[in-house]
Amino acid sequence: MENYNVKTRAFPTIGIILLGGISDKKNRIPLHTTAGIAYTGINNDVYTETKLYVSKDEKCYIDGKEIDLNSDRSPSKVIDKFKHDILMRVNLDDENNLSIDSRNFNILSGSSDSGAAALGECIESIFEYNINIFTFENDLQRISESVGRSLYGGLTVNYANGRESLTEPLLEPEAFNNFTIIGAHFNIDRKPSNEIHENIIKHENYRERIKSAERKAKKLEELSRNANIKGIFELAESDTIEYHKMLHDVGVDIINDRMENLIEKVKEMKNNFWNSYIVTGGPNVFVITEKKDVDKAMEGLNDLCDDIRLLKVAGKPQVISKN
Ligand code: 3S4
Repeated sequence: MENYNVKTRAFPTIGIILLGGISDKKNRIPLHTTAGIAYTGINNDVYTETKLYVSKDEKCYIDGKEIDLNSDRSPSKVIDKFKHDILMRVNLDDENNLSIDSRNFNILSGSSDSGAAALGECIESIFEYNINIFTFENDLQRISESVGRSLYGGLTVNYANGRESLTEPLLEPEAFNNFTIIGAHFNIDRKPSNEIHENIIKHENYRERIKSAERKAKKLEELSRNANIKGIFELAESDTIEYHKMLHDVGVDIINDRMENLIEKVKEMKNNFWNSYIVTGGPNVFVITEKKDVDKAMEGLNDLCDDIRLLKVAGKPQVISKN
């Protein structure tokens, strides 16, 4: 059992009703209801892979770099809570420790959700899925506030009010089979999500934002019941516009001139075929089209960004190996 380890894969996320504002930096409970999808590459090549293993000392590596176990959002807070029970289940005593090695592959943004969910899957699989999923999601939110999106995959809604938060699945990934997400990436440093969370709450209309997010969540439930995928992405685009206008008003500009230029092209292409776009917290514009229109869209967007990837909606985390 000395070399006991479990390896999992989880998928990053894109907000559909975007998250801005959290309870505090420790618990990171969203202040309002949000929604999102998990995504991967069309060849399933976008994911986080995490190994949880028994070790002499506790260590945490993200993309090969050792991270401070006491830093904000450190996974060690979650591991410490379950350490005794995990070691007991693999017949080891508390002299041992647990470590993590987590690697991100081809992720544009949303890697903290997949990182937290991949660790969650390691722990859940050791507990043979006999874990209180309600409190467990809150444990994982200490690493990433929107982890629920990656925990369930597909389209999910997270009902939250700054004290309580719970994610519910709305649609499986298969519901999105006729659509492709084009991830247009720009080579600039992203703004830390804490900068978004700390500033958007200062907006004079933030209370209205909370109500508008709730109304959108109700609408999203209805659109999901009717499998109205275009309607879902149109709602997402209108939320992107509301969110980034508010962020701009409080001095946090995510959308720069080049991104704006690409968005103008997306709008122009609407005259020829249906599309929609989303911007989350990173330097990307996610453009959604029907599969039949992808080539036309790529032709229009290719030269307007630094990198472009074809993506699709992904499912929930998976166990890759257990030794
Ligand atoms: C800021 O958990 P990103 C945000 O709802 C996530 O997707 C917050 O985007 C907004 O940091 C969102 O994952 O890009």
